Amino acid sequence: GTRRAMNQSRRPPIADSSLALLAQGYTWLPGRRRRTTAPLVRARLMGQHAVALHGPEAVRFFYDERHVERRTALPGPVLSTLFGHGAVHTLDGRDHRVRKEMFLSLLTGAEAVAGLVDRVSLVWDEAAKSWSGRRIVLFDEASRVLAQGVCHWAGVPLDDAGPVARDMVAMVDGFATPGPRHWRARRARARSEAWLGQLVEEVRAGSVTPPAGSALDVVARHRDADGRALDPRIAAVELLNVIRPTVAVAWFVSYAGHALRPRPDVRERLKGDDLSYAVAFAHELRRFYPFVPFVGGRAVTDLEWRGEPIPAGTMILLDVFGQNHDPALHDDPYTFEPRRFLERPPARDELIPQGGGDRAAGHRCPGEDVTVALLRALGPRLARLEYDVPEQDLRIPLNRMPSRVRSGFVIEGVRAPA
Ligand code: MYR
Repeated sequence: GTRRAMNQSRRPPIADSSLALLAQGYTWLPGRRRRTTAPLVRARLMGQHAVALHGPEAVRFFYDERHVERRTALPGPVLSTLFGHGAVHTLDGRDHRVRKEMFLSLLTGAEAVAGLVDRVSLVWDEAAKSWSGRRIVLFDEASRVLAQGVCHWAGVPLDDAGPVARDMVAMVDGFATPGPRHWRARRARARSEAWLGQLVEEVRAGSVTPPAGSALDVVARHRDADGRALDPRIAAVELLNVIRPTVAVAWFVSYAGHALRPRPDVRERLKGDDLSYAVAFAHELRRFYPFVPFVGGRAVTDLEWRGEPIPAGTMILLDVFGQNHDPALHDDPYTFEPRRFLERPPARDELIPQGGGDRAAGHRCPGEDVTVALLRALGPRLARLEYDVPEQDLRIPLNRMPSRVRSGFVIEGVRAPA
């Protein structure tokens, strides 16, 4: 409101960068950073003054609630597609902590992680038998496996994982671009919220009884900081915030196919039982390949970063892709090399593909352990699968957000291990 309008008039005019962001995608912020000597990048995005920061110290600055809030930060089009209106991503302070606790209780801890990963692994092993001798698109198959696994684990009844997988993928795929992908994402969200909102009402009415402690059960019974149960639509939004990101691990599974193709050495090592190598492989996938370009919030008050003023209301972006490819943090950042994380496990605020800071106190992804564990389970499974990689478009365009292997990674002549 006024705060924003005021500081806009105080700022020097900077050409709006929304189009540059669309055209340059992941390389926009890192490119801007290389061309400036200032400790931050200044830009205008969607008509608003924005600054972009990166580096471990910036991560700590950004995830300090006294500095950055989320309440008004996420653009409407991103909420209408990716996260959902009223989602945990849009809360601050106590409201946020109480809602976030629900996600942490579901998604963290050895038991929770193993429950989800074992379920997905079973579905993968079944599906892999059906791939035998066929030509498949790894991205599509992985998204179905993940959708079926996570819904079963969450207590969400499902006849056919296909349409759910497609809707979850559409919501992620369409959040950052105008045009048909965006409208597909909005329709996918509307359909999914209606489906799960109805299901939550059935649970509350007693006509559906999910397993105790399942995500469906927990979300249906959750009480917010104000002591009230979630509106069924918000409950649907938060169930989707468990299901959709789990399905989105399909991006990394197809990236794993892409990574293994030119690297028989990595494949050989991944086939074995070396769990720490599989974890290092998971970290390197998350570091190397483009997924989250940056995350954003808004300055709560007048701030200063390394002598540069950041007026209250400024959009503050944390350059995730840039930080994950910063040669000051990762040697030879454009080489895919899982070994780097064997020698030195990632520091909390250095490797930030799913956000930084403390996940209980802040907005770091509560599903990060699940993601690493899923990739630790599926990476070796993919490595043990024998297949041919036909001629196809394996490019990963950095000007597409989110990017993906263009072909989805097609494999043929699949031979599942005995
Ligand atoms: C998910 O489905 O939640 C996982 C995919 C997350 C992609 C996250 C992209 C973050 C974009 C934030 C935009 C901030 C704009 C100010």
